[in-house]
Amino acid sequence: MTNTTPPGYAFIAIGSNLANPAQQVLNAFTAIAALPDTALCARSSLYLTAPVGYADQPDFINAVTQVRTGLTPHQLLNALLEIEHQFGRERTFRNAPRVIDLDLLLYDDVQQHDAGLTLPHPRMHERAFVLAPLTEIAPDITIPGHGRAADYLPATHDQDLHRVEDNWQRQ
Ligand code: PH2
Ligand code: MG
Ligand code: MG
Repeated sequence: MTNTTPPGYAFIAIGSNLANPAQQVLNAFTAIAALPDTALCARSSLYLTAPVGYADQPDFINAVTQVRTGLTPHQLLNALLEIEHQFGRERTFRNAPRVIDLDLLLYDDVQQHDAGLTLPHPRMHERAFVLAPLTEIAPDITIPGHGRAADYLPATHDQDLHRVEDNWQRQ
């Protein structure tokens, strides 16, 4: 597929809390890097995080990756949903346990809200499991309409989170 749009930079949040979560997240980096017209620029460490929102479920592994892509925001979103499907994601109830969740956080400085896609991701600034890995790879990143991501991190200090080594599951 060839696009006429110039490449954009996007940040994607990855989360898993089923079926060997760390391996799922590592596999997701590989799947995202293999998308057409898309290259991985950076990836964070893996983070072990307590569930936010619906507490009665296993801890998560979370991470963030930055890509450079010729896909438009909607094309990228659809590609991420397709990867979720390939990984066996089942949608039961909101915030339910999942093998993989791929959320488009930011696409350049785009601000948009339509039926399928809101940018920036509307809850990203409230979530330590997004802000910690995001600011690890992009310390000065700004969330359009909000401000510096790093400035939102202190308010999330009650959300339990630990950075885990990249080889955490491989040893
Ligand atoms: N995702 C959610 C809701 N709660 N909690 C953690 N720790 N990690 C997540 O990825 C997560 C969550 C909705 O997608
Ligand atoms: Mg999510
Ligand atoms: Mg999602």
